[in-house]
Amino acid sequence: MRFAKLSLIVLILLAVLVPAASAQENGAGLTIGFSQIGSESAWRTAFTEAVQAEAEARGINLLFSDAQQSQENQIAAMRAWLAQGDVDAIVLAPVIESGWDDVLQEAADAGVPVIIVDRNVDSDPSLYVTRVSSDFVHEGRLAAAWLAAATSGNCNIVELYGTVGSAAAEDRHTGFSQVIDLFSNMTIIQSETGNFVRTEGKAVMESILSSEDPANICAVFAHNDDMAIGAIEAIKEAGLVPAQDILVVSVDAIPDIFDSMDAGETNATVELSPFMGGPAFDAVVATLNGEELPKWIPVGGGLYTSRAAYDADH
Ligand code: GZL
Repeated sequence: MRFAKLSLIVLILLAVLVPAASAQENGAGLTIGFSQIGSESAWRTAFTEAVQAEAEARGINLLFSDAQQSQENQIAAMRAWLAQGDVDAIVLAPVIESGWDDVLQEAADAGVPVIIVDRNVDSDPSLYVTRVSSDFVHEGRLAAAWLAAATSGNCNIVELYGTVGSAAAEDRHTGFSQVIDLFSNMTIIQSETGNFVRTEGKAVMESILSSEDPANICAVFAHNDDMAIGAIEAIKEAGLVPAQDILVVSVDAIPDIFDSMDAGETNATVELSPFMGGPAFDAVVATLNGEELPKWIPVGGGLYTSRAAYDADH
């Protein structure tokens, strides 16, 4: 009888003292709210699908919200999860940098950790655990460095801007400008937002081709591949040869841009990995386990001028 009681006490102590490591290791059993910007580009869709697949593989209950590029919708989704009290953590892909202080403070007050993914927020870093993202400034620098080499530092550039106020657009512009400013004959002659959307990229390029002498345009720098593909359509419809009459460089490395590359219609793309779900969920588990994390967890990517080079790296 005494042995039975002792065994029961040991079992209870083990259950209390030894955490269910497997459940905590990969996040299995957690409920995580994922506030996604929308589905404005092929990369965004790939990012969503990668996060959802990662959650399913880990046994994480993912509450998904597509904000259709509205910050108001993102904040509303986060507040609903906090009000219901049914999320262990929130993963936020912020559409623009500003306007997050209040909802991030509300999450902190509720003891719900927030992981920022992809774009950035300008809130105090104490209001979120960490940010998983690429380095947008570096992406802009890579694109400009390639263009400077391809044109020997002589190029009038059309810039297709992403969503104004988003870290991705602002920082890519910053990095791109830092490099072209090193060359007195490299100039951005027109810059207009296409909001990361393919159809808007085409419309902006059509407008610029009708207002600017095409012979005066050396290259297009598009903040994402979708706008570049739209611009390529406009360039062809204007009777010009993309990647030759007008060079094209962009960011994301989506499958469609390599189809354009295979067709000789674009020159270069900078990779942006959509696989940020894993590092984000690892950060959730780590913070729930009381671990300290750096405020930035980088995901990398290089510049590619051929599918073969990209495939060799993946
Ligand atoms: C950048 C990301 C951008 C992509 C676009 O990390 O936020 O948003 O480059 C997407 O394709 O719309």
